Formats: sequence, structure tokens, C-alpha cells
Amino acid sequence: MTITHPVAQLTAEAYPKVKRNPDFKVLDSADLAYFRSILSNDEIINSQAPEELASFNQDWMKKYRGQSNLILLPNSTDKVSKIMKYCNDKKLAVVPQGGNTDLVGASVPVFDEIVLSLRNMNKVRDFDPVSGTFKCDAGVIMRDAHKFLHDHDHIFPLDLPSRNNCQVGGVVSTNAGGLNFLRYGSLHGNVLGLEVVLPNGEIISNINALRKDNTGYDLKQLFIGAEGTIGVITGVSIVAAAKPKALNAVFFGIEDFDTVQKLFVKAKSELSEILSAFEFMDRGSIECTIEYLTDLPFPLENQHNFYVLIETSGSNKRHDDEKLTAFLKDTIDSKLISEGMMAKDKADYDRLWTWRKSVPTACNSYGGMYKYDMSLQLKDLYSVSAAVTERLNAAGLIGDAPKPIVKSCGYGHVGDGNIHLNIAVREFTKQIEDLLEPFVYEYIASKKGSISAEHGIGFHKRGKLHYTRSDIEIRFMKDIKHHYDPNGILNPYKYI
Ligand code: 2HG
Ligand code: ZN
Repeated sequence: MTITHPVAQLTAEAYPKVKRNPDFKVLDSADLAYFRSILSNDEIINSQAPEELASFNQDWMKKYRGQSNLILLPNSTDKVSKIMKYCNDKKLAVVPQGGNTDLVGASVPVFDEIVLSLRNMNKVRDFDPVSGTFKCDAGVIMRDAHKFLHDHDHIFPLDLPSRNNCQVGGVVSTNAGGLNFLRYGSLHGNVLGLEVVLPNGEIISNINALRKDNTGYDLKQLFIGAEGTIGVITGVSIVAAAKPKALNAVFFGIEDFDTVQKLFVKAKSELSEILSAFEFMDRGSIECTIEYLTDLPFPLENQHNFYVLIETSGSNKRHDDEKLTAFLKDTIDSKLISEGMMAKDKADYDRLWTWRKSVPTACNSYGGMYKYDMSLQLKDLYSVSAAVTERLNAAGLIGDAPKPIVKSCGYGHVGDGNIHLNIAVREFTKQIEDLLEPFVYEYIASKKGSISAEHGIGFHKRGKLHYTRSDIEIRFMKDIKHHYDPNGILNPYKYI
């Protein structure tokens, strides 16, 4: 039984308790006439192109669907500024949207908000090969940023499975962590400057910021991870890293999570400066991915409870390969791992990564998924998955069938203490949702973890910040939102 969801239920119908804010104006012909006066035809999509309109209204997971009748796709910061000023004056609500790959329902409207897409702001602005400073419009697709930098012997300091669609501005707005956070760190460190249009149309920019600048509050940090609730990011300046000359990867099969941790400690100590990723997947994640990647042979001979993908990147292939080979041999000799496979060449390396990068899409193609993205102390990282699985099992939802109704898939970034728990389902049901929530959040709070490690808050986790943040922190956040966006027109019904 495979249930496909070509369209999500309307968010307004699925969540009837969320009401449209009556203070927001309903779009009328005078508004359209104004937008037509400042934008060209290819910068506006409306109900005359229903299919295109629909794609901006629905999220990637096909879980949320809004009812916007207008998508604006300005090609300059100046136009974004004019749009925001007009919308603020008229109290028209706006949802900024990048590649629409977000995972918490942050980038699609809930009701009839105007979608402000950054898609037409897609130019690289500048690159300095000496300092590595890369400046671009917010709508540059991450794949294109990687390609540009690759051609200039550098890399974008972040990579994601959604790189072919996500946009640089959206990634910064989400404060995504990605696959190499362990090596290159957070966007809070890598972003040098931002150009942002505020809800009232003012442009605040420090895109020409220097590597070090300690003059006053670091305002750009507020917009990193704000999910477009206090401003629209239109330009980004970021530090690109030098392109590694040697890349390699090894894939391990392991039987318990304690051993995953031991392997992590060993990798940090023995691979040290060349270790650039340490990712894990559990049995459910790989079973789901095997069902999805039908044409790609699995790299290991046997199935295991856990799998780890380690990546190394450095400047000397011979040195790095020797180190990795010795590491692999030692882990096998010491019986730390059950099985391991090292990439022989670039094609192998890509294949190993395909197993990891395909997990989210594989889970999504199961039918649908409930998605949780959590930070925990490493010793507790997998315990949340075990607790949820036990609960679903007790309700008879997992069972032994080859294709059960529910599949629990835990995977993520061991190096960052971040687990993604995807509960893949054949269809969304109230019974499953009630088993999962608030259980998952209460569990995380009891372990003093975070209910959002990197995917953000969006619509899914609105009103749930208290599981991780204190009352005073939430009060400050509300003050900040109110200060920047007193009319509340930017990305409403979400975040706080
Ligand atoms: C990843 O690590 C991304 O693959 C997406 O953060 C995770 O879809 C997910 O749950
Ligand atoms: Zn992730």
C-alpha cells in the first residue's frame, strides 16, 4: 500500500484553531495595480497561473498548504524595499520564500499572505580569492554558489541534501547546519554581513563588513535563524573555505549507539585535522532508503543497527588515505565495528554520500513523515528515538510487516549532537500525531535538549519554544519581533 499525497490538506483546515488575523488587509485590485507599477510581468505570479501559484503555496513535505493568490518575485533589493513599505503601510501580510525546502512549514503561507520569492535575486555579487569573502544575492541556489566557488578553488562552508533547490538567503534565514558543521562551524560564525529589508522597507546592510568588526551590537546575528520574521534577507556575505585537495569517505556498520560514540572519540583523536563529517543512520533509515534507492547497491554486505559515514578532507591525498586506511583497519581489528567500506575513488565517495543524503527524501516518499530535529547531549542522542519507537510499537504501529504503517528513522550529525527523527508514515493520522506530540517535546525538555537543532521553528513548532527557552528569553524574542515588525505582517502565525 503506497499512499501518495499530491496535495497537502489546507493548513487552515488542518489547524482550525489558528485564525486569520482580521487586522490584515485582503488583497484587492488597487494593490495589484501598485505591484504591477513597480514590477514586470515575470516578477508576478497570480491566479492566472494556478499550477505555479500552487507550488509556492505548498511545502516540500506536502504537509502544509496556504492560499496565497499572489507571488511577487522582485529582482532587486530596491524593489523588495518598495514592496515591504507598501505592504506595511497597507497591513498586507507577507511570507518571504527561498527555495521552499524548509522542514517546519516556515516558508509557505498559512492563509492568504503574499509570497515574496527571492528567486529572481540570483547573482553572485563579488568574490575575493585572497580573503575568501563571497557575496551574493539571497536567491542564489546553493548548488550554484558551490559551483562558482569550486571553479575558484574554494567551497561554500555549508552543504545540504537540498543543495539543488535551497537558496543561500533561505539557508541563512533558517540557520541550517548541514553536513560539514563539524569542520566549518555555524553560520553565526561564517556569515560576515547581511543586507536585509525591514518590514517598513528600510534597508539595513553590513554586507561589506570586515572579517573582524567589534563596533557595537552584532545586529546581523538576529536575522540568522529568524526565518524571515523580522526582515527579508536580500544579500549575504560569507567566508568561503579553501577547496580541499583530497576527499575520502568510509561507511561503517555498527551494532549499538555506545560504539558509535566510541568511534566518534577515536575519529576525533586519530583523524583529527582531516575529519570533516561524522554522520549516523539507524536501521530504519537505511531500510527506508533501500526501499527508495532501488538501483544503487548497498555498500555493506550485512544489515546493522547503526551506520556511520565518516568523511575526511585535507590537502594531501596520500597522507589522508594512509590515515583513513589505518583507522579502518584498527577499528576492524579491535572489533569496534562489524563491517566497513572505504571509497576507492570519487564515484565510490559520491555513492557513499548518496546513502546518507537520500535518507530525508526516502522517508518523504514513504507516504509522509513527522519530522523532529533535536539537539541532545551525545550520551542521550539516540535515546529519544528508542523511546518513540517503543511507544509506537506498544500501539501496534510498527509491527513486523515488511512495509509497516510507520517506520522510525533516526539519523543525523553525531559531531553536532543533532538527531533527525523522521517518523515515516503511509499517511498522516491523528492517532500517530497524538502519540508523538507532546511526548517528543516533553522528552527533550526532560533531557535539557533543544527541540530545534537546525531546522527552525516555523509553523510546526510555533508556541513550543518554552520546551527549550526560558520565559525571559521568549519575552525578549517577542520584544524583538515587535520592535522590528510592529504590525506583525512578516511571516505571521509562526515562530513566536
Ligand atoms: C539533513 O541532515 C538535513 O539531511 C535534513 O538536515 C534532515 O530532512 C531531515 O530531517
Ligand atoms: Zn541535518
